Amino acid sequence: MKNVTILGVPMDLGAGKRGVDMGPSAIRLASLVKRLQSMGKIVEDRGNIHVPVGLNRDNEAMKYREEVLTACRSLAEEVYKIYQEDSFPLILGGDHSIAMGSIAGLARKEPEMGVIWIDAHADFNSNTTSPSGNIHGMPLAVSCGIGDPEFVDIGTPGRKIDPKRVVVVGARDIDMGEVVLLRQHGVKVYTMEEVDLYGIQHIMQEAMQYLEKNCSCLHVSFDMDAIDPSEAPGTGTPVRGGLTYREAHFIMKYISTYGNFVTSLEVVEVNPILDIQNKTAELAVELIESAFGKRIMYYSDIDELD
Ligand code: 5AB
Ligand code: MN
Ligand code: MN
Ligand code: MN
Repeated sequence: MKNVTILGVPMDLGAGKRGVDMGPSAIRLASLVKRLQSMGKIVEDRGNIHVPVGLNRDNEAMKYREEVLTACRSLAEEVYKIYQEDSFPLILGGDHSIAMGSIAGLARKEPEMGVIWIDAHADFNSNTTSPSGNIHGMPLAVSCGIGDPEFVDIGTPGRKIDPKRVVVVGARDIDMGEVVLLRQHGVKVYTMEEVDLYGIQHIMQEAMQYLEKNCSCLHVSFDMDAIDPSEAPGTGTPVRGGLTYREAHFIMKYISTYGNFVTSLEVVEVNPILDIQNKTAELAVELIESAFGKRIMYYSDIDELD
């Protein structure tokens, strides 16, 4: 069992709404470290990455481009270090733009890694297709080598993941430009319609089998807006019709059964300003526990007896 190293990224410049930079504090406040320790994990909290203050919003196609680029470069460096120490990186966002940094750090050691992207959105816009200029709508495309070349080259030159090693789960708000790019690059996408049609168990089984067959290891990128806003109100781009509480836990619990194949996790888009009494941050911590194998919808005390 690997040790867990926590890294916070207080970034909100990639999002359209401010405040998601307080996500790491809110998640820590929900007793993340203590709760992982009581599961028997050895945990180190390495604090937060430095994120520059947003002074330069001039680039309409990529708002706060320089600041986001700088932060993602240092995140890539830090994540790579954690990986080198053979610890499990647990990255706390922050808006989803930080995934470009996480993935760049991870891919430096694992070029054949896969990514499961759990999100209401596909985050597959390029700087030319984005309707908003908000960089948190671009990180998956950038990681697949699409978009601003300086972003594509974070950490190491060129694309970090093969789009055929990517699966998106929970999508229900994809822009037309993204649809074109996703199809063109062969990204596997399970929308909420598929969740309704086949059930989350079937989808996770198919998704994980596909990833295990095609990838050397797996990074889990969990955007809290994948969950229905009734359960996760503290997110900046909420979309109705999301994952239920139980489906979200099922996803994480199912992923945990793949053991060492899963090598990193990030949880993003917790915005305490929009939250109700830290509900979304508490849920984030619960889901992290599930991702490490905790069973909550079960007689856990009986489990401990045998
Ligand atoms: B999130 C939108 N597609 O590009 C865009 O929360 C929303 O990281 C992006 O998934 C949402 O601005 C980004 C309309
Ligand atoms: Mn996202
Ligand atoms: Mn999203
Ligand atoms: Mn969002």
